[in-house]
Amino acid sequence: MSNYNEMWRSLGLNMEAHDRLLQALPPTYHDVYLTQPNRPQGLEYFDFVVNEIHGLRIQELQEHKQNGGKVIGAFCVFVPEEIVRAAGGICIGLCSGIDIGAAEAEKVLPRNICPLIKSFMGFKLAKICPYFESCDMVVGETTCDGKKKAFEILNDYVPVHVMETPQMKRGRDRELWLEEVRDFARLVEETTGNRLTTETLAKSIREVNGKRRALRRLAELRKNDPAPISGLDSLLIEQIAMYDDVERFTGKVNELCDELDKKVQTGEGVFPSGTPRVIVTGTPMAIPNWKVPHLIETSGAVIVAEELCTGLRYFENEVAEDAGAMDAMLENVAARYLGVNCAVFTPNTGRMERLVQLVREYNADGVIHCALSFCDPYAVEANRVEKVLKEENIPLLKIETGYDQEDAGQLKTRIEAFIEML
Ligand code: BJ8
Repeated sequence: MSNYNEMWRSLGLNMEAHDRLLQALPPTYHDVYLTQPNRPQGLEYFDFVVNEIHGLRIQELQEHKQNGGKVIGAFCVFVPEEIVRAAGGICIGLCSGIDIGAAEAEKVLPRNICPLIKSFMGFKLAKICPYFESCDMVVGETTCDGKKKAFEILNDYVPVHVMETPQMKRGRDRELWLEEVRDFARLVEETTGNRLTTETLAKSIREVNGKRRALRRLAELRKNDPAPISGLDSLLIEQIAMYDDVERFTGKVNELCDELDKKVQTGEGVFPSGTPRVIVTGTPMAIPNWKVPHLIETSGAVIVAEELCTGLRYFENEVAEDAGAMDAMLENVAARYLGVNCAVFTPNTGRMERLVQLVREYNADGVIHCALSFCDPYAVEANRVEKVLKEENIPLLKIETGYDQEDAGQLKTRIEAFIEML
């Protein structure tokens, strides 16, 4: 990717630190992804996207900006992508799954904080993320305390608009959230210089729903035994969904699903039929955090679904397409997002109910709850998950881990023992 040096320099990246990041990715990707057996051919596109993660897509963002377009970065699946798109902007996910900027981040954050927060702060402070440096505006939210307070600090380095996400889902919370969505729509109009119209918003809602539908189609195919695609590859696609071009991505996921349809018909899978089936649930796994899924799928199980924000929570609910007026459309957008079962809500019973349903729908043998270290909402909610799954006699393994590899051996032993008893 050396021919992009000029572009990276013009974005103000710290070239030395950025080189270190680029050197870390390919060997990991090779070992985790390219060594998997029976990978479908349609994954070539997604391999290409990872290969070009700081190249071609960044070039596209720069071209978009040169043509007067804006890029808006987000840290949470609560930020309504369809509004950004309707105003001619591009919305990209900025969460990161690698601890390369940790030393910089620790200058402004405590050491013992969620690695996801440390990672995005480190990326900004160390100037190693071309996505961050391409953003005209970044959007935070008041989900967990760590993120909420980190955005105050991040605002010293880049202007951050914070959306107030409620902590409950009552009528008054829905009203608050709708107001936040309306404010966001106004801000996006100001930033992009484009007014939202009912036509542009309706089109954008349809397109983003199209992306969600393609991802749902992929998820449905994973209900088959043998599973036609690995959990690792599915996670990769779900991670890429956060920053790739919406239409191209949707087309490529559908093409892959056509191929998988055929594999299902002929009974071909990536693991033998009867392989123990696992659902992972917990905190998001931002690219390139593949640690636990890799350990699971090299320990004799296949992951059949991710009850994660880099998974089903991102695409299982659609925005209703029935509204004709702008206000009603924004209401539909707001309502869709409050359907996300994030652990910052209290109570969050919808997540437990959904998990039990998923175990039945996907014929799963067990659940692995994976929380990032120092993430209170998910680590504490693991207790509620455990209680409900116990009542339903569903085996559960609880893991807390960060982005480093130090505990990989110990985790593998626990995961193997869990899979053994399924
Ligand atoms: S909707 S899960 S993307 S907030 S892991 S930073 S909660 S301490 S990421 Fe999330 Fe939106 Fe919820 Fe989804 Fe805090 Fe926990 Fe870290 Fe987290």
